[in-house]
Amino acid sequence: MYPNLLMKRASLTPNRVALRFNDQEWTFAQLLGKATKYAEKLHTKGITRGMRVAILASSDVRLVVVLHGCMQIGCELVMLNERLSEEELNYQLADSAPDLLLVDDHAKRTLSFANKWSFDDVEGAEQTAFEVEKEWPKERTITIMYTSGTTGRPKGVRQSLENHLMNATGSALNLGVQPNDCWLCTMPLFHISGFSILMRSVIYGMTVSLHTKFDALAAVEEILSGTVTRMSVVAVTLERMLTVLEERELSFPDTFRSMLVGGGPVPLHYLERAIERNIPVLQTYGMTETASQTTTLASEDAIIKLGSAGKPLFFANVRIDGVEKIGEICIKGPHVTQGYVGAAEQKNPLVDGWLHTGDLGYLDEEGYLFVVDRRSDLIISGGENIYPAEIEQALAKHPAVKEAGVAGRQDDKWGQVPVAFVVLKEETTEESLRAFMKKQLASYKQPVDYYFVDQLPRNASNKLLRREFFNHIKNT
Ligand code: S0N
Ligand code: AMP
Ligand code: MG
Ligand code: MG
Ligand code: MG
Repeated sequence: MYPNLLMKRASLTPNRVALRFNDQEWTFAQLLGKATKYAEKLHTKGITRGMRVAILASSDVRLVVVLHGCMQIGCELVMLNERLSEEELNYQLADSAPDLLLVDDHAKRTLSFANKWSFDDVEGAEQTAFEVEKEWPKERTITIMYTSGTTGRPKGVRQSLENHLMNATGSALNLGVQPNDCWLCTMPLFHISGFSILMRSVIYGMTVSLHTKFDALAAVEEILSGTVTRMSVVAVTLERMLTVLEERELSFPDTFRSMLVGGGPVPLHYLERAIERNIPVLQTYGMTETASQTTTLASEDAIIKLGSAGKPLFFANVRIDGVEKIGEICIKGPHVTQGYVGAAEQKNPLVDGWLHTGDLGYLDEEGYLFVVDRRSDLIISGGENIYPAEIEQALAKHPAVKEAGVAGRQDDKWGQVPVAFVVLKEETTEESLRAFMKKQLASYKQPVDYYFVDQLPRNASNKLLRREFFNHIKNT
């Protein structure tokens, strides 16, 4: 058993600031008060321990209260990605089968679900006190997050209390924790990159400065003002902040202590530009299945090991599978998921105790990890995962499409973007395909270009050779 995180934190440092949002602040005691009140309202409406609650909302103070409120009851949180299409959200709702869907009050939430309440619906309820657990079982599922699967349908990954706790602790043993620490959170809370910041906050007693969406200028100004010490970014958001600093010929103050960069490949020249602006960039390698970081560079290695994603954190193990220097990155440790929900529930994520990531990398002679290629055909655009099979299956539903293949193309703005190669069985237009796809998939998954081809390159066993697509176009 481990302590009820927020309750324990509020007893240790009640008056420390837990959350800053739009120039307002809440202490840990205040956050616990709000979360408990929300939990008591949910309780009145019949929500009890072990129920599964899906959440679709933008990052703001209300969402933080709702998340902690649900955790106070002992609910499992299904974190829905706001950018997804209704069709994609419906799949995740059907797959995770939550007892309740909670949405913030945005007009755009047209999603239909049997048991759907807005945050306001709950606010309006009476409060009923119930016995809050002082301790939580370590294997309790705290969150469920969907991430791309090779089959074309995303899988709901369970992140347990122990996963979150050990991950946050491993990170603290690398970065250190200081009483004045404040983590700037512009990453979505529905991704582990953002949610893990909330977990670190209650575990360390650290302030989170929360932004609803990433705005490079606002983030830079806040860091320049000296009020935040840490931040997490992906390559795209790092680059946007670098551009702001370079245009103004500014550097970060020494009050800012670390910038974690990950979620996808990080170009070396971004890291070099960051060092020029006094940004202590630490590349990290993490994923949904490991409740965020597995390896992270240490501050003292930031410059000498630039380009590496660092060493495995205190509780984490990394092994490279295969006989060559470069092989599949495999991970073991208490931060690794125990499994999935829904269709993938019976699948064991581990092979002989190790999570096989599909990512390729190597460990240098000193044990530092270098990530060289992502898992199989995964496309990462601005830190969002896109699995080609998902787009291919959506395209194949169009009446004029015989078959389709999708591959990633390097892109200056997003890192990579998806491009579609389509074999038709009857005539149609690119416009028709685009309109059809808009209904099915999130806008970041829309192919930027469509190529009509006579056939798709395949190997002898008929497997699509996605990495050959662009050569195939050149040669025809
Ligand atoms: C990069 C972001 C901020 C871009 O969003 P922005 O600029 O706010 O766009 P919008 O104004 O919302 O939309 C404008 C148009 O742009 C399209 N669009 C938005 N995002 C993308 C995208 N990623 N790719 C392509 N297009 C995009 C919109 O669709 C819209 O188009 P139209 O007008 O056509 O609708 C945003 O994408 C963002 O926040 N990205 C980061 C997401 C993220 O957090 N990824 C990490 C996931 N991985 C993990 O969680 C594991 C790793 C991890 O935990 C970690 C990662 C980094 C650092 C630390 C850690 C850690 O371990 O702690
Ligand atoms: P997600 O499932 O969305 O958390 O994405 C995790 C994936 O992002 C990993 O499996 C890698 O493919 C990729 N990734 C994360 N960190 C890095 C990194 N430092 N360098 C390259 N790829 C990364
Ligand atoms: Mg994933
Ligand atoms: Mg924008
Ligand atoms: Mg990702």
